[in-house]
Amino acid sequence: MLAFRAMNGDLFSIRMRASRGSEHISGAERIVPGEVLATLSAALTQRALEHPRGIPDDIHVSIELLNPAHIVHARLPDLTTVRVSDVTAGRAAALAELVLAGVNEGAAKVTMRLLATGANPAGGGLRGALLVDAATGERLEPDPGRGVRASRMDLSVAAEAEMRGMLAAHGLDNEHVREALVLAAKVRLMPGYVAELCWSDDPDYSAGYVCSLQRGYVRFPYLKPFGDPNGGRAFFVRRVGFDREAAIAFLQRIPVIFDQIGIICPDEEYPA
Ligand code: WAQ
Ligand code: MG
Repeated sequence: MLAFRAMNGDLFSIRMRASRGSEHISGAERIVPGEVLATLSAALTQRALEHPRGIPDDIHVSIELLNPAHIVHARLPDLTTVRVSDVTAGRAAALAELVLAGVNEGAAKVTMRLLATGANPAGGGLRGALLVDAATGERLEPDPGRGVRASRMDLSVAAEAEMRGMLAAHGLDNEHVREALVLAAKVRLMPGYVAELCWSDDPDYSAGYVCSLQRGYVRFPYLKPFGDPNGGRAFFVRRVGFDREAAIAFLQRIPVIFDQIGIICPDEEYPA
């Protein structure tokens, strides 16, 4: 493997998305060297077939060679867990965190309600994220049935090992946390970024987070009840000077590799 990499340092973006009818089931985004593409395609296909949201009828795996000159290197945000006792406290804490990050309270509330009830005009959730004006709550996605997707991001091999060790020491080394931290880290570099709100659409995963420039990745163990299939993401942006096409192009196209990890801050309590 090392010999192959020494001869050929090419990196590829590999993306998976799975759906049933118009319903999103699962997705994944990785950047990897050529020699793992075959194994990873199989693993991502298997993952789509075993997803707790059900069996897909459509699975796409796409692979694309990246231009090394275009790859951006960056650091992961720090991570904090805010302990909350239930979903009501979790949502109140997430709302306060969004307001602290500069999102208008009304805009944050409207968006939380959309994630809780299904933001897709056709019913259910989106495969991408809402793009939301942080001041007004107005939705800015070109296709509100799809949302905007962030892709082409991953950890370096060394940073992945370091991050997993650090997360494991806090009981947090699971696929949801690992992938969400990397996704939030890329979104945080988007031009116009104010904050992100997320909770899973997987019925068996209740945690979510608010990420911002100031505070980094702040997670809440309960943002939705167990068994609830609704969830999603919202990327809040500052509208003044905002270039939507440039922001979306950044999210989808610019490859970002995180080769430095952040720290895990002491847990906080809400209410304090
Ligand atoms: N770009 C934009 N939106 C996405 C992407 C992406 N690459 N991937 C997922 N989404 C949206 C989409 O609407 C999904 O339905 C929704 O997010 C949820 O995705 O304990 O597991 O993969 O710290 O189910 C967060 C908390 C877990 C982790 C999030 O999200 C923790 C999670 P999921
Ligand atoms: Mg999911």
